Amino acid sequence: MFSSKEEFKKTFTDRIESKGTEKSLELAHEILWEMTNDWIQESWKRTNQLYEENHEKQLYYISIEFLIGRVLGQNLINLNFYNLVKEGLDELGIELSEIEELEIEPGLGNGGLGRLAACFMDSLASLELPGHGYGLRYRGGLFTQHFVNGNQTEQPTNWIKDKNNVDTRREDLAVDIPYYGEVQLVMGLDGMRTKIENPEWVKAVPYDIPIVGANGGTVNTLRLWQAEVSNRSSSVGKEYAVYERETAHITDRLYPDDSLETGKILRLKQQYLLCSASLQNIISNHKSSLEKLPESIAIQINDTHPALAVPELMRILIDDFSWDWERAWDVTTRTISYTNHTILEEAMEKWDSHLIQSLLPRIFLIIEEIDRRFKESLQNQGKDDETLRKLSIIEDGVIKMAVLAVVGSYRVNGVAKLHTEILKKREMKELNEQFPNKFHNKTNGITHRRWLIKANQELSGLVTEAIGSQWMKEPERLSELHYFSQNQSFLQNFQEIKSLKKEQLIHHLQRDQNIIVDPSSIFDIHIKRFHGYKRQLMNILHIQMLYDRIKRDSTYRPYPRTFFFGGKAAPSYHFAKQVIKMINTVATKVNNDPLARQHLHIVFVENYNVTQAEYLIPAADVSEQISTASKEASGTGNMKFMMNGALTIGTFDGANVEIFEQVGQENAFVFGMRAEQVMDYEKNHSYNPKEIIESDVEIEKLMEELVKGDWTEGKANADFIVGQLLHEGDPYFVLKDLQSYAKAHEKILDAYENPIKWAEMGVENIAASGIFSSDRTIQQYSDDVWHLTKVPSIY
Ligand code: B1N
Repeated sequence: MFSSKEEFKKTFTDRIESKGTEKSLELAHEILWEMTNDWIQESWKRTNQLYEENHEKQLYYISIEFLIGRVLGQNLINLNFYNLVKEGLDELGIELSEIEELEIEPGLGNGGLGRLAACFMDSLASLELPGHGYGLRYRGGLFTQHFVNGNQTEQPTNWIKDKNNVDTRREDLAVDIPYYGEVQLVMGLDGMRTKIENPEWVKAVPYDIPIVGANGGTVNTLRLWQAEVSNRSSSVGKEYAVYERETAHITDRLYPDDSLETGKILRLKQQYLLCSASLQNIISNHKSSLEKLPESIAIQINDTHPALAVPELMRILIDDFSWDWERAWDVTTRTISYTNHTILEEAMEKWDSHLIQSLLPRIFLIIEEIDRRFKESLQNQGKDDETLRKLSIIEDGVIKMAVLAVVGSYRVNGVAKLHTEILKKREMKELNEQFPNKFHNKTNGITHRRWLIKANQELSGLVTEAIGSQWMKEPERLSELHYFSQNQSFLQNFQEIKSLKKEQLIHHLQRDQNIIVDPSSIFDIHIKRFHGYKRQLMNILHIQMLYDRIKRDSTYRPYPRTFFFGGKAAPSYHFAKQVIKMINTVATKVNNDPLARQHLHIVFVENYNVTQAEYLIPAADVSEQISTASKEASGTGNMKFMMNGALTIGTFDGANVEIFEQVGQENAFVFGMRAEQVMDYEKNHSYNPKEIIESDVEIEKLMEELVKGDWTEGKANADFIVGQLLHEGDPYFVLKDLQSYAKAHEKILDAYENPIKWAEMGVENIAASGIFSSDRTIQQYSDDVWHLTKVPSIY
């Protein structure tokens, strides 16, 4: 690699010259991209060779989403080349950040679940563990969001370019996937075998993305499948043009639903393509020692979206390798493990039996047989009908994917302590009793290499100045910062960096959206997917309350705050879209009011994505983590903010609970109902929002204004929001928590009056954030579930 800046500059300029085309930023981007990839290719080859020679256990992480974000800058960081390249380019009059801006991020995920998968890939490679990803290569990632009249509009995004893509096509590894057809029993040499007659074949072609670990030594593989026509399908039962179109459709786009289920056949096609292609690929590399599969590989399924991996592995072992059921079941259930990411009813995957039976007839038979045998064993244990019903995989013509995933795997985990407890004690109580040692917790994490080292190089530099650079390898050493929370010059530097990150965000927003923001205001940031339970509605109602107070009370003149919102709504999620519309309407009113605007400013960042998050999070003073307790399985944005020294205003939900435990409640703003309370209200149907309205004049007045249409444009929007809060019974307890939320905000204002104290609290947050590095999470998965061995890179 490059030993000096001069060497880099020379190679870079030589390559530019050799292109013989006009110099431009695009050309600089192309050259830097190629150079970086040349470096990576070598490590990638070496890593693969090591894995082949050492025969170490391999992990395969199967996920329907991988939200990797921009790649170039992160790879340069992990290769330890970022600064050298930046300085070299500087001297050539080129801004590295401008080159980075040319990259379109692949939006192959919706939110937390997809981003988690990406953080895990980074940590696996950085810990020198042999772990790879399998996903889908959607031609269109998540839609681009624009606002028209305050409403969300969705445009398709195209991240794939003509050349210099992040991924490499591996035609040689393509496999065929059968859909439809009829299951036939045929006589083979070794007895009866099952065969699918006349299926519709689809070719799955993999595209590989290198995952560069810290220091560039280990480079693992993220393999994404693309659906194409197969030449085995010469006689499909439909017109060829129709077959062609339907096939291309399969990986045409990511489903834009986060924590919502669609139940559509196309989604099922995607899921099976992912599982079948990945398993065929895995098995082809391990066929010589299939008996030892559980010792030589581990398969982790990211939520139930890849749960068809269970019957698919059974199918391969039974149909392709002639194993008997018991042997196949033993190996399958010692190879696969499952992570649950939600308890929301609307996100639980339940497939109509007929849909699976017609699209995947062989898989359906296997699921039926798994269910039959499982029920039989339960009956033998004398289980009552109610337990039997809850534990059945197929019930009333629907296949419950979560039950299939639990039964078919050797370990099942939730993603934060509270979430795992709720799974064990409530949501999956019967399953937990049936399999007492299967359930365990693995609290999520985030990679500090993207969310601190890359997104906040200035803060990262300051931390290193204070405690040395070892924290980058061992992020829990961030705790050493604790001793600097009383160091005045450190605190001052921290404040200056916060201001700088605010300026950088302002500059970015000005260029992107022509928004002007006051850098001296408190940056209060609420960024995540729009969902009822995430309560963006509570945030905006609180801002309306503040507006009313300013108007009503001439002595109430609070310190200026900018409330940032960012996030997309699933196109079919009416509630979420109505809230977006309302926020934009309130923003127009508040931002244009000569008095209110001196104290309140609302900014809705369009098209929130990973790149925007990298600008927003380092600039935050306040992190909004205000979900209805029990609903947010973990959250990971909460950890990113903390690591950048923002203070959390949050409920006792998901990983917030552990954040408060680490940093101490005195360094956060905790409010609202507890999970137990929420779940009891839900169970007894005993919450009545009208009681809140009647007993609280401020909320009553706010509701009156809403009814009158003071805060919404058009009656429909007002009717809908009021309908949710009043007639639909306020399902996310927005009104119930509103005043305690408002009080927590008052505490924020009080605390902000003492800037040094505020900075001290911020530093305590950074110091306590190390445990939320995904390096810790991955190490725990490896110790408790996967049992991987480090394969040190020899470089
Ligand atoms: O997974 C994240 C958690 O931090 C979040 O709390 C959780 O909400 C999120 C269906 C999902 N759960 N379920 C989904 C995504 C897409 C989809 O089509 C469900 N996402 C989560 C990481 O653990």
